[in-house]
Amino acid sequence: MSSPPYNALTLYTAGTPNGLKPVLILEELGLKYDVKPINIMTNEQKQDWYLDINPNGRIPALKDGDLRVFESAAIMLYVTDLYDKEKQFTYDYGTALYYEMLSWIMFQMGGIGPMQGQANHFRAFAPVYSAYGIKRYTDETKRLYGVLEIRLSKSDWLAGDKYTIADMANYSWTRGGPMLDIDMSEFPGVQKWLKRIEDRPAVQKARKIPDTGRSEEDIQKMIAGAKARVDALMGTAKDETVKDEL
Ligand SMILES: N[C@@H](CCC(=O)N[C@@H](CS)C(=O)NCC(=O)O)C(=O)O
Repeated sequence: MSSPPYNALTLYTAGTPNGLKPVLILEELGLKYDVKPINIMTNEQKQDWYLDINPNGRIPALKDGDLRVFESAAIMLYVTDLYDKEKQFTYDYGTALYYEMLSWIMFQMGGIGPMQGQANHFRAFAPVYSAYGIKRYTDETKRLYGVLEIRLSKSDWLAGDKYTIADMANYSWTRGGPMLDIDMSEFPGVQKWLKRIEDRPAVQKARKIPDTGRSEEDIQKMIAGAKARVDALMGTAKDETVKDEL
């Protein structure tokens, strides 16, 4: 069997922070790829055919011919390793900057992603109102934004002096800070970096993939509705507030 790349890319994704990450690099490189939207509302990602591609039953996943890659950062690394020959959005493997980039990617995968994901869950999707859960995960998300701020108050980009997949990975999540009512003006370096990234044509295109037919306004309304549903549980039997621990 020949070695990759196979130039036969299919991305399985949805309109979520992790779902956006691979789209950002695929679009920057102008690669040809098919998109298979996965409906996570109906648990399509738990179906047997999909578990063959991603045994973790989550989006995103990538196929290149018969080869599969799962976990969003693994997909970004696969795409840059195999398709970014000029190293436009990565660094040469084995160099100091490569490991600096990898560190910021892991920071997102092990920190911002899981913590902000839990904060979003407690704030907008939980079947109970848990002030403890909201506070714990929102505070940790803010602490992590503070770590980004230390770097971005002194530098335009996370790793070295160019836009890399480390910026893309962290951007996908931090752009959603306002959903947690995080005051982004507390992080001015992060705010400027978000704007720098948002202005890129490839980013604007990527944000419309997969095409859900929903405008930004519709998405904001949906989030506001979800938060109102959780708020309405406050003070009811589904309120798990543990006031002493706050
Ligand atoms: N560590 C995984 C996380 C993937 C993940 O949590 N994806 C979410 C959407 S952002 C998902 O598939 N949720 C549906 C589910 O949990 O079944 C990655 O980075 O790819």
